[in-house]
Amino acid sequence: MDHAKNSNSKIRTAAHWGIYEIENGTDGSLSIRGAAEDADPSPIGLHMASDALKQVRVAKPSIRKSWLEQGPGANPHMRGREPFVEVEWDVALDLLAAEFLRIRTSFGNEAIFGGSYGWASAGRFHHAQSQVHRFLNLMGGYVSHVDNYSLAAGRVILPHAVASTEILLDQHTSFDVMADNTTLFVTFGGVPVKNAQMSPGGAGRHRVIAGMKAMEKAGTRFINISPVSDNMPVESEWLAIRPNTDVALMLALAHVLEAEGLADLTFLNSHCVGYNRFRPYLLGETDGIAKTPAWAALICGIDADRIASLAREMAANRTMINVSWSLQRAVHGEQPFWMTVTLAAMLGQIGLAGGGFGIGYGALNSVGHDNVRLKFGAFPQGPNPVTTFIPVARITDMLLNPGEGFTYNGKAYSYPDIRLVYWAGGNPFHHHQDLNRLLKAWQKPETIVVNEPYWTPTAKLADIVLPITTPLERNDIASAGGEDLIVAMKKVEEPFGQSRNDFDIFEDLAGRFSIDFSEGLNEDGWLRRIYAVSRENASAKGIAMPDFDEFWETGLFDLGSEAKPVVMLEAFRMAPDANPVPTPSGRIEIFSETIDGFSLADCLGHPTWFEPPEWLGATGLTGEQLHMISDQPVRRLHSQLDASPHSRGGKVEGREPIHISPVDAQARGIADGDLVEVFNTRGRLISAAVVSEAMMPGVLRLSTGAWFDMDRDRQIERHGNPNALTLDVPASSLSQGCSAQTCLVEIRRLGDGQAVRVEAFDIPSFAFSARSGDGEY
Ligand SMILES: Nc1nc2c(c(=O)[nH]1)N[C@H]1C(S)=C(S)[C@@H](COP(=O)(O)OP(=O)(O)OC[C@H]3O[C@@H](n4cnc5c(=O)[nH]c(N)nc54)[C@H](O)[C@@H]3O)O[C@H]1N2
Ligand SMILES: Nc1nc2c(c(=O)[nH]1)N[C@H]1C(S)=C(S)[C@@H](COP(=O)(O)OP(=O)(O)OC[C@H]3O[C@@H](n4cnc5c(=O)[nH]c(N)nc54)[C@H](O)[C@@H]3O)O[C@H]1N2
Ligand SMILES: [Mo]
Repeated sequence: MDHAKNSNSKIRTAAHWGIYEIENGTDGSLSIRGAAEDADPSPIGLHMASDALKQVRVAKPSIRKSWLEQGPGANPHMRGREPFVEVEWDVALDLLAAEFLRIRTSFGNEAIFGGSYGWASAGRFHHAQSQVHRFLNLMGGYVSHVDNYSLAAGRVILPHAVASTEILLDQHTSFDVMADNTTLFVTFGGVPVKNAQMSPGGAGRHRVIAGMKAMEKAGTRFINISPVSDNMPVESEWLAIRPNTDVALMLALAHVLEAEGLADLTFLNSHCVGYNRFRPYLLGETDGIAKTPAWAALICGIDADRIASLAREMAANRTMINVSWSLQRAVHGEQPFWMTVTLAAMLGQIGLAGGGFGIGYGALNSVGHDNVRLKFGAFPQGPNPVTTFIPVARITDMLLNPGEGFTYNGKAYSYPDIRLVYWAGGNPFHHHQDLNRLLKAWQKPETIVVNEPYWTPTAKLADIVLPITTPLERNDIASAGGEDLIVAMKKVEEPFGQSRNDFDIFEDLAGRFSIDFSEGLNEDGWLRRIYAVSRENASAKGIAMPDFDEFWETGLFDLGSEAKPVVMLEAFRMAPDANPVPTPSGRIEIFSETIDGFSLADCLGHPTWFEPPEWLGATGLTGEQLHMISDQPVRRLHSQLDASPHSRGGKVEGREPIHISPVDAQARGIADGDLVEVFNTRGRLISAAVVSEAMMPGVLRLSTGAWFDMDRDRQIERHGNPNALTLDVPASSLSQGCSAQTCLVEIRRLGDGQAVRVEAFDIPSFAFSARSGDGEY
């Protein structure tokens, strides 16, 4: 193992998008550059200290006028439409403490939603979710969430089929192994290296592009099955597929393997269960429909002959099958992941070097490297006395339908009645689907509190907004699972305005209830404690980390790589009895008795093709509808830093652009750069067209994260946030996951004179209030 130590002591910070070195200019400005250790730093971080970002900072605790003057629950329809009043910290925290008391006394802790989903910032201590969850736990608990927007359907199905996403992502076959062994790499959804800029907690050395290039150089052939062609960093064959139809294609590939005797029956018998229950469905014995290439071609749009030849190529090569996470962010999103495992099982190469399957090469920088895995210390959240939860993407359903039942992973639950929402470190008015529906639901709670550095759409829609520091304004330690570099994140700026750390705010709030939030430790004390835990875990793995002071001085520790190259499920392959996978049978489950036992109409006992509610093959389409994909943005992480020059540099006329094929553009009289209106029954938005050969006809791409900018009088979103249009229904009654990628829309040129000014980066208006003691208004 190579534990290169850093001899000089640079000032560094870390972000989800990488590690940066910072220098203070003589004029007080900061200059930021990628860390020397990173050969391929992300440009996203170069703008973290820009003035454009300061212009959208929250400066003081701010309270919505009606809430302040008339109390909780006053005029909830005015959220986002009336001025805030800036108040002193003590005023804000006293009011908030009184409101907690009222809610707890009158309704109990089950009336508090603290799920607070979101990526927040890198840093193990100032991690917003850990902070808010610890506070709410000490206060008696809160309604939480399970799963995430990234992988909900996958997270629920994969443990039934093979193993949890955590287990699998931790042992993805490394790029080195693939370069040496993989002759054919077939990917559903590309290897979108724009996404590999990130690792939650702080990407270290960016190496996915290099990993892919090494495979290319070693002779691996790539096939990209995707509605877009520009999501591969290497030469590849593009098979354009209609969105949400991959399962039909995978079934047809499986059909060819079965029909032509290419399925590895030995592996299916020794390492899998249930092929015999799946096979009759595949062959059409159970439903009268053989899942042949001709059948699939009509659904997915790929030529039947190419499907058949591809199946043969996959059987003849050492084949790695990759599937993007976006495929499961769709209605019936469980199926593409389960069917990927099934297809790989039929090829019989799971556990062999360079064969089998991957879930999400390219989704994060950490996937596919053999960096040492270390369990790093964390800020402890403590136990939550409230057990009520929701699947993360059911937030609108919960707010609209208290008491209503839902199922999750085979069990029945019901939605709580929420009075207070506390959000720290997430932006639901970027991340949730059908935001017009969420806007309605958002009127239900009596109090909405948001801790935020920036005036995001969610902050603007809150009652109480507490200004938070950014990582540049505090000290922390970055460490991300699967990444090699541990970084001392050093404070380089004074907090903006009156912003404070989440930690200090919660300590003050807890103090009002005589609760010990800090355990007597300050920032320095907690960093030392978290580091000490990590150092012990490292020591147990035979890795000697320096003591805290030395680490803080050098600023960086390199964990190095595992001695042995990683091959996913290798031990299971070698000895399935000794190393079973954690399914009920200990084998890969192509048929799951457990899921079958749930008797769900939308998730059967084996992988199944279901027609999505919105797709290009739906009956009754007029030809006007196109399938809108909302993928992850190239120039930012979700909605973070959207106001920065780098993110704005990707906009067209101040709008997040929508990508359209030349055929579809021409048919609608849309030229490159035109402002367009995109709409369906759920909403309307303004975007600008980028006409691109990379788009398959019938498909539009509008990346996520433009700050939601709803003109509520004209009912049009002005900035190009796709969630003004997406579908807010569960992936299925099994996972209740997010299904953002199932979405039909129409698009037309915006009429002359119909463009309205983008107000996304305007900060709200402020009024003075007699009650805050600031004078008259
Ligand atoms: N249509 C569509 N929608 C999607 C997706 C899609 O594919 N299509 N993808 C989904 C996915 S996978 C995800 S993960 C979600 C992401 O959704 P989010 O994670 O909610 O998005 P972010 O923009 O990262 O929001 C993080 C927020 O935390 C704030 N923050 C940063 N640091 C701190 C801090 O120290 N303290 C506090 N209090 N706040 C801080 C940031 O300013 C930012 O507003 O979006 C989902 N939404
Ligand atoms: N720069 C940047 N990187 C990020 C993020 C970010 O916001 N910005 N977010 C991070 C997060 S939270 C996550 S969860 C990961 C997400 O990673 P993913 O979910 O994998 O990312 P996406 O970009 O949504 O989609 C990946 C590819 O799938 C294709 N695709 C979409 N629908 C279909 C389909 O039906 N079939 C097929 N075959 N392909 C389809 C898209 O065209 C796209 O090229 O990315 C992470 N990385
Ligand atoms: Mo995600």
